Amino acid sequence: MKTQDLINLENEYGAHNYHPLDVVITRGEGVWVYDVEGNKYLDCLSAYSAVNQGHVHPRILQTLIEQAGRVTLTSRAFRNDQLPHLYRELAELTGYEMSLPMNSGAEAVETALKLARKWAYQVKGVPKYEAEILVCDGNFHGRTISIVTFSSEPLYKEAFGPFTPGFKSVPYGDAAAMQAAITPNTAAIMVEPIQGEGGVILPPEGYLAELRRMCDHHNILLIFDEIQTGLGRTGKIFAHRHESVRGDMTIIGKALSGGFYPVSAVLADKDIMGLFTPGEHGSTFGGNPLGAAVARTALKVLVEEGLIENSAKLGEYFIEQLTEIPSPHVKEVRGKGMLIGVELKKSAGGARRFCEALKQRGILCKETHETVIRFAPPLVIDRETLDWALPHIREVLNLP
Ligand code: IF1
Repeated sequence: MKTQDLINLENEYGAHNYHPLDVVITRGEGVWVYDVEGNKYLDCLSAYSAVNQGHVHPRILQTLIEQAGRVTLTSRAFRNDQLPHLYRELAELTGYEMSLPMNSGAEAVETALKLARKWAYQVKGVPKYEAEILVCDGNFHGRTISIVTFSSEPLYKEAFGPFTPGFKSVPYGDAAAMQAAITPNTAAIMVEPIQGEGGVILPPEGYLAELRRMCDHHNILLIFDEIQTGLGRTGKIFAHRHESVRGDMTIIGKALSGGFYPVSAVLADKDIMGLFTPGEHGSTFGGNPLGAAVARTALKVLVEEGLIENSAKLGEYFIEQLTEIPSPHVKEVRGKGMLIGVELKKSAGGARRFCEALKQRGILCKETHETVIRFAPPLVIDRETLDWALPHIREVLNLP
């Protein structure tokens, strides 16, 4: 079937909860994807940073095939021989003593919120059901009812109440506003070290360290949502490492499987993770041997192929080159590592038409917040490919 037939089929039988670019991908390899017409594109979204390792990475594929032929799902009623290895390898890589595996990012966020509430009651001594969790305006943490409760985007939230109590949102990057929102019942502060969906928003330097000091002073847990920013995307294993701070919990997902399979996890030390007791939390698929095996290889690929260093080095180059492009439309280029946002002026008429034009030239991007073009290619990209893309980007940023 050709592009238009597949689009018609999708429109007829699928829920219309997305407005994708009209490109129908049938194959991927590394930084490249191919549509059903045989056109080749540079993927500059990486499935929202889930394919940091590149499409269909051969080593991860091999693990998937081997493990799928052995055993895929045991449930956590029994044990499997992959999960213990993943636990230890995650601990060695991240410095957190323990982890709890889930599937989607939103599930891992829910897990961290539940754990923070339990910690508040059991350890901090917050009166029952009075725990509060502070988050930031412009956040994106997922789509469950509790998570959209504290979304500041009406589209994600408004139709879906009643909402979950116990959350408060304050302006992002504003340490004083966070400080003012703290009460004796504050259990946790949850933030993205860089807001992805918010438009690649970098907080002021020192903000995360300031939050850390605040949390230490008031006995509050600091939770970093690194689902999008983690695992090398910003040039470090975690974006919060740019400020040399540590979260009490870090949430990862997306690239934890290199895009093969949904795998997410909450990372924490024993004093916190140890609070969960049998039966309090779980998931049919969470921690399954197929996901665990895939995640183990996905992490090895990140480290052994130097993808985190490549992200730092080529990300800096990419940002530098994008910044130098003369354009009447660009307001600002910002980012860290390979998480880059090009914010357009109001007069540019929105980012979507630029994404369409880039698609025509073989580059796939997704606008965020109407005025930002996000560039986040797989971390296996090389300089030659960036040098191929840059003149196309330059041309598009100079369209009338
Ligand atoms: C969609 C955005 C990106 C995330 C952070 C948790 C989750 C996400 C920081 C939830 C997920 C996704 C989901 C996808 C679009 C996408 C997105 F534009 F909406 F914001 F990446 F930028 N925390 N982000 O970024 O993880 O449950 O989806 O596994 O919902 O359409 P999930």
